[in-house]
Amino acid sequence: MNAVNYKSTAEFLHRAEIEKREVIRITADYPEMTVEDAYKVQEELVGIKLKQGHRIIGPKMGLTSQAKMKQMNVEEPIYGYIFDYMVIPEGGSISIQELIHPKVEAEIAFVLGKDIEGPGITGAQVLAATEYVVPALEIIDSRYENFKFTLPDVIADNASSSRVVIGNRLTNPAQLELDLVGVTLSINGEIKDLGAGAAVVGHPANSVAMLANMLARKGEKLRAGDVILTGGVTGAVMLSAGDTVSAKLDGLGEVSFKVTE
Ligand code: 0L1
Ligand code: MG
Repeated sequence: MNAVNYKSTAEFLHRAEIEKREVIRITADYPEMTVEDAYKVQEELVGIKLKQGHRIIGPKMGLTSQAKMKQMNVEEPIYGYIFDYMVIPEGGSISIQELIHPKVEAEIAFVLGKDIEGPGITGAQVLAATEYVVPALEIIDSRYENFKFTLPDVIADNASSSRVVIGNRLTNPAQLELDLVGVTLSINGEIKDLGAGAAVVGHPANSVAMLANMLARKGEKLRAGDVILTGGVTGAVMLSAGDTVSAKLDGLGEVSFKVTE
């Protein structure tokens, strides 16, 4: 990478989020930027948020569907981090003015009861270490113009993380087959997209296993209590002021929020 300053690049992306302003993608200036460089920028960005007093509630996986991986020409999903300031209570609201151009996707979140440390973690090990699963709506808000980016851009931008709504109903993952869970995403009562848990790298537990194995490359592990977004079961749908958004997940329950001006 052409002598990129990871820290100033992270500050640039952080300012874009704070100022609710879309910016030109960073690879326009640094076309040689690698995935490794991008994770270093992400690390700096995470460091800025931690220094400001925000707390990580857990890592998330992104680009977990075949469609998104094909679109980005990658064989492996990406990860980012969800912070406490991003959490909206179930049934609560987000203000469109606080964000740039938000989209929503329905997800299955895992809450771990035990630490998981890669490499070599499998989906079965993840299920054994999971305390419960819960429905979630992730609001993604790329800081880049028109939601257009390359893989390093989106990794550096904390995988477009912005807000998350976590449902109230907790389910033991042994009680159902998560790959077969049917999911609908509705806005103002109209179904906008649907899918099944298998859309997330075959099974949402596989997504957590991949995450544990990816984090192991930098000597990190998943921890008991982490809330982990496993990736979109549905596609991401653009939000507008006035929207009421809800997701129904068979056997897992519902989750919803409103969008205000
Ligand atoms: O959570 C996600 O899957 C988002 C990953 C980044 C791609 C995007 O912003 O669409
Ligand atoms: Mg997501």
